[in-house]
Amino acid sequence: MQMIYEKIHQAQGKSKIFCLLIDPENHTHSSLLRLVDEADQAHADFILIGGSLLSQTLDQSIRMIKEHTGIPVVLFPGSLMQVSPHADGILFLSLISGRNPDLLIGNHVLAANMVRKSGLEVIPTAYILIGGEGVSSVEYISNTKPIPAQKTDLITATAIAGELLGQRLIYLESGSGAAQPVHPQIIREVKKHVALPLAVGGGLQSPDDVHRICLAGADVVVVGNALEKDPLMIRDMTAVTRSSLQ
Ligand code: 1GP
Repeated sequence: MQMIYEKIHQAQGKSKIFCLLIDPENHTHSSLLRLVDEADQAHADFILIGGSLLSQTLDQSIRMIKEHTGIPVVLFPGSLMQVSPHADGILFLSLISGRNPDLLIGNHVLAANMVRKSGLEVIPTAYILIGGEGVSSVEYISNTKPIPAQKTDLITATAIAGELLGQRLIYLESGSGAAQPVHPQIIREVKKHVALPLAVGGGLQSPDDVHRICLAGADVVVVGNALEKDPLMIRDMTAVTRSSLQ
């Protein structure tokens, strides 16, 4: 059953999908519960779970999340070690902005049997890292260069290539905690050329930031850091996604 992708696909052009990103490494039991409760009350669409570093508590965190909310949990793996059968789905990421073969096919082969047996819903995702100030964790850990933000033509061509390769979701990433989110002009340009649903994340700090990227054409919004600092803000952010149409 393709419940997760179906929801994203059907929302396209009608409403926006809001995802809370949780890195289990950044939480105590009680801070995780608080965030999940807020997400539940704000009716977030999905909880993404993942991070740059491995967490001993991944399985346990997912189980706890699922005990407290019916929101589907989707793995957003920072590495192939972050696969858990307790989640509902997985963004099967190909880092197509980079040229690291492990992140284009190597890790996928290593994880293939495990992912297939897990029963997770797999969402093939073209993951595109866009440069900004400084070096993001994704850039450092993945050992790949981001596409410079001013090279809109290269970003767009990369997204088109992802679509032609059969990916199901395009994810424009400016890096967790980025000083600037993906520029709306980049989102508009990619949307003009690609029919796939478009996820945008990295550096979204406020409901206004979310509003801007929704107006530009983002279909799926991913927020992590800002909600770790201020869980209550999820209410205003989800309200913005509900009121923003393309
Ligand atoms: C990072 O896109 C996500 O992979 C979310 O970034 O933590 O900056 O919201 P933030």
